[in-house]
Amino acid sequence: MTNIEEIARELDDAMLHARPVPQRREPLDVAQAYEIQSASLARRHARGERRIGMKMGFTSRAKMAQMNLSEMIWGRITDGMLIDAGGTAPRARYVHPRIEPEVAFLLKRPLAGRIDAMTAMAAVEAVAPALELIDSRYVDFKFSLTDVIADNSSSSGLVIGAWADPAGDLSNLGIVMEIDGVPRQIGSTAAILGNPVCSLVAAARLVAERGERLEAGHIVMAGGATAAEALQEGNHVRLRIERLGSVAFSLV
Ligand code: OOG
Ligand code: MG
Repeated sequence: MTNIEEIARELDDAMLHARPVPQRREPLDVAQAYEIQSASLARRHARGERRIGMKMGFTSRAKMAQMNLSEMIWGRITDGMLIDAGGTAPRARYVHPRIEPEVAFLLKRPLAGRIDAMTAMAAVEAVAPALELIDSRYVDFKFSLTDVIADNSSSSGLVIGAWADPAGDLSNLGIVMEIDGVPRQIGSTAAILGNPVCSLVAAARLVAERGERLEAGHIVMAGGATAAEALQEGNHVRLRIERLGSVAFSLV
């Protein structure tokens, strides 16, 4: 029998000590992987962290190609993962940090189940340019679909820029992500399922499959629009998204 609690503890410890663990040898199924994710989050909540939303993964071709996986996944985000915009995050906290450009939605109404894009946007209070710092708790950043789900979909840090009015077309806004002033990833919000709002639609459906809903006040990260970039200590990262503005932070 798969010991959900034991695997959750192993992954949580790997996160806490920034010490990676090997991939699982015994295969998990997707439902078990989400149960492990939930159990590892319960450990964070027991330490005082508060749930603030969810993140989508593998919502762009670039991300799927980079990690060689092709199914959408999601993870749970907490206040303990927030990094101040314009601030710093310590390199020592992570195993092998990577950064990717995303769009964040702030909800003013709950969402769950099968909804259309209009309904999804009607529940959005604001949008922001956002960076996701991902860090796999597995050796060499290598994992299967169920491994990465169990590991909270590599979720580690979030840097959210100023919230902007969600009115207007979000489907094709230019993206430039710079590291130390050099453009490293260039793209468009169109890379996220054709329009980041489609990621919010998918998020509502996927959480409902696990008996949850997206809550008012929650943040939903739409998923990386480009491949992720590995980070080194001292790197300064800046993301600009057309019309939405910019967000930056440094790894120290
Ligand atoms: C898994 C998480 C994927 C995204 O935005 O696609 C993700 C990983 O790449 O480690 O966060
Ligand atoms: Mg991401």
